[in-house]
Amino acid sequence: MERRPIGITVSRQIMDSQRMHPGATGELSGLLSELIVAAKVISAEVNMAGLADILGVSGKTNIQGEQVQKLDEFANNTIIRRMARCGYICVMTSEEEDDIIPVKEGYEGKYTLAFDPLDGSSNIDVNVNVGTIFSIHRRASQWRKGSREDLLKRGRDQVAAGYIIYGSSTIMVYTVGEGVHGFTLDPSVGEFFLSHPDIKMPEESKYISVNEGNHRYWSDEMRQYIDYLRQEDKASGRPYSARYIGSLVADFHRNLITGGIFLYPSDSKNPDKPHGKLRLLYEASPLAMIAEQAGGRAITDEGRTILDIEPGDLHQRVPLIIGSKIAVDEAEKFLLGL
Ligand code: P6P
Repeated sequence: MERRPIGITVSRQIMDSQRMHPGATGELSGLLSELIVAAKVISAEVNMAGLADILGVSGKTNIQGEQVQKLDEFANNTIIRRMARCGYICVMTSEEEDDIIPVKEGYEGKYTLAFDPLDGSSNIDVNVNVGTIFSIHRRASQWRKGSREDLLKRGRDQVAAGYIIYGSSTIMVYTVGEGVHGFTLDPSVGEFFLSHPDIKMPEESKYISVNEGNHRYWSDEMRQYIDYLRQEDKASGRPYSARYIGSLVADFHRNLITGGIFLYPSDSKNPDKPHGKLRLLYEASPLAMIAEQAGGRAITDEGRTILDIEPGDLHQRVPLIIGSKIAVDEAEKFLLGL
């Protein structure tokens, strides 16, 4: 039987990164390692979903007013139960929870965790890739119970960010501010092996990812930009091919690897959601850190840099334009009328 390639495991990568920081206490490494265990548990469940009776809705609704899928609930509970006792964080927030999530008393650590336990969950029943997104900050306060204020931090101040995408294979992509690395889970040994070292997002975009069904609800500038991308111009690679799965992690991951631009702009479709659908703390910020670390960009449709936005609320929505640098630069020029 041919030998499996014994590559670098994600645990080895985390420890190597820690060794580059002599003052490191190992707490961030410990935090990431605990998150990886949760990811493996979720991956096993997601991949069994088609067989186990876990499909279908749990009958509850989350803060977004959306029906909570059973897998959503499983992923949310798996992360909360594991991280509440890990000893490395002082407070958490989740897309599935209205308010902050405290950790077990006596287990408070120096980091905070914001996460979307299973983004794209509306696609679970049709077997489209879904994913977990996470964002880690250093707590602002001294040793005490974590608070909302500890969580309401700019993306620029993230210590680490990443996602796990569950699909044909389970891949973890993360950054601690020293480049972006991807690891693929070998389920036969239960290890993530380095498969995408030092990911760089191609500067040129091949794909545009946007929900064209919202075209009529966008600003004039956004409609003009999208129409511009539809025109033929070989020199700038237009028209871009359209790829939109409706699962943020899957759309982002493809664009990260192949080059592309993803847009979820403001729209007038729902007066309750004037700033688009996506969340700042546990969707836009972590993906923006990965995009910038990989040479890409992430802005709002007003040209604001995602990582510089001061959050005002745990579940704050922001318009998101993220992807290959040249494409985002061009979108920015269009939208700002430059
Ligand atoms: P729409 C999934 O529900 C999600 O939150 C993201 O994963 C995805 O990018 C977006 O919503 C899709 O939204 O309105 O295009 O269906």
